[in-house]
Amino acid sequence: MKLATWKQLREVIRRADIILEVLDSRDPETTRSLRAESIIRSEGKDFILVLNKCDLIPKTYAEGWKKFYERNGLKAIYISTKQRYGTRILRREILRIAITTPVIVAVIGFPKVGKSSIINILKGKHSAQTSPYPGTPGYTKNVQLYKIDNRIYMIDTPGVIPIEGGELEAIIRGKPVESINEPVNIAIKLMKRIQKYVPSAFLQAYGVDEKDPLKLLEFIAVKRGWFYKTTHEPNIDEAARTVIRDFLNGKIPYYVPPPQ
Ligand SMILES: Nc1nc2c(ncn2[C@@H]2O[C@H](COP(=O)(O)OP(=O)(O)OP(=O)(O)O)[C@@H](O)[C@H]2O)c(=O)[nH]1
Ligand SMILES: [Mg+2]
Repeated sequence: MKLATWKQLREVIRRADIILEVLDSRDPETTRSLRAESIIRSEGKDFILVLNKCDLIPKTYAEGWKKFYERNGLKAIYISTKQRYGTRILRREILRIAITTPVIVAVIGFPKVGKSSIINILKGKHSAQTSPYPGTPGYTKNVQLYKIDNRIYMIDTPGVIPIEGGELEAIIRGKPVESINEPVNIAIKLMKRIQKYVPSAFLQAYGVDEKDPLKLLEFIAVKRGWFYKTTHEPNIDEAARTVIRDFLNGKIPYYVPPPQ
């Protein structure tokens, strides 16, 4: 699976007038890259934090995150390409800070935060390819320029893995789910993180009131009829990959509250 390199990212930032740093609204700080922001600043460019997938979090949380970033002197807006929410505001904001038009806008961020989806929604047409999971057909492999309209051009980029995102996020978003080596370990770490913020998440996603992550994986495997061929034990590796996919596709409720 191809990711953006820092060198590539710097070149894109140089080429652009404005940068959209796309974050996952469910966990904006974990999907944020201070390193990318420092490159943007060193190149003297303006940037907007775009909290995408706001349909997956409570509205008060979205507002809270926006205010949190604004208190820290950053521009932030929340949108949902799925529900076509906030895209007019985004376009207006781009044109408001553009010094000249046509303006070139680079779209950067973690894999699977919805960079290509933003380009499609602003263009009003499915032009950039998208995909649900890291490395599945349709994920962005190359830097590419799109004409949105006469005033806005956008550069789509492959995902970049910020070192700040933490190991767990790097594994979940950095490779195809099938290639994750120890899915059970990874899924258990992920499940604990989800339970910390949304205690009822797995009840909502799978209809079972079980808190122990390993037992939950067994439950999912049994329910779907997944057993190891040799031992006939529940195939928790397969269940673990399902949990990782369901986290990525938003089936499992997860949202981190904004700082007070
Ligand atoms: N719920 C929800 N899902 C979204 C939203 N925007 C995008 N998605 C989904 O998120 C997945 C990833 O979207 P992409 O646009 O391919 O993301 P990307 O950042 O371009 O991904 P890479 O090119 O792999 O880095 C897709 O399955 C989209 O349908 C949104 O606002 N809400
Ligand atoms: Mg993409």
